[in-house]
Amino acid sequence: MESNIILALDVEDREKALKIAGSVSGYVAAYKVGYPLLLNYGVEVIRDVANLGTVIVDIKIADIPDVSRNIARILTDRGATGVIIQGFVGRDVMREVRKEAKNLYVVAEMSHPGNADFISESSEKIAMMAKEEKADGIVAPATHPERISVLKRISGLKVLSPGVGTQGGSYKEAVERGADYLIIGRTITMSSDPKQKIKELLSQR
Ligand code: BMP
Repeated sequence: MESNIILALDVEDREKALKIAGSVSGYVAAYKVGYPLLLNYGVEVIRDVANLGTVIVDIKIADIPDVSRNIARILTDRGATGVIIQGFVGRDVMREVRKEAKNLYVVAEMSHPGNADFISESSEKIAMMAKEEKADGIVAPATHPERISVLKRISGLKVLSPGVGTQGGSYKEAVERGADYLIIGRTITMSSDPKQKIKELLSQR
């Protein structure tokens, strides 16, 4: 059965990141590359990871439409298959990034407690807008699994869900609530045997 795990490669050392990524090749649906690797090594690091599998770049783009579109183009040119943007910046940003990203993923609601300060009150509107702007998926939290089903129903889109493991969310519950993919980082990258850890997670479904 295909893996539904997206490995968050929040590892600051390139060799370590590539070693982990290589060791779980075939056991993950995609690799998520974010600020830790990009800031240390530049955008070319995307290509290094893309040589091993599908890459989703997560810098949660949140700029004006024109700048956001150009950022998405740069990431796509370097091998990103998916790009994650913040939903709260609005429809025009979604629309412009859509033009350059092969797959567009929109953060509707976040997994950390501060989500409640600003984002949660807009998350359902963001989910609806992501659908209207033909995003490929939304990001919704495994730390509040009930929100996965609500936001999935509203958007009708694939749900990528972070927060399993280290942040307290349950893999099984997130899947039961409709998460299509689980974005998981430290639980796997800090494990002594990343591949075994993934097998354990996948056996819960
Ligand atoms: P970890 O499994 O180590 O907690 O990592 C979760 C990953 O998901 C991180 O890369 C983080 O940037 C991302 N993420 C998150 O944790 N919560 C969100 O709401 C959105 C995210 O992209």
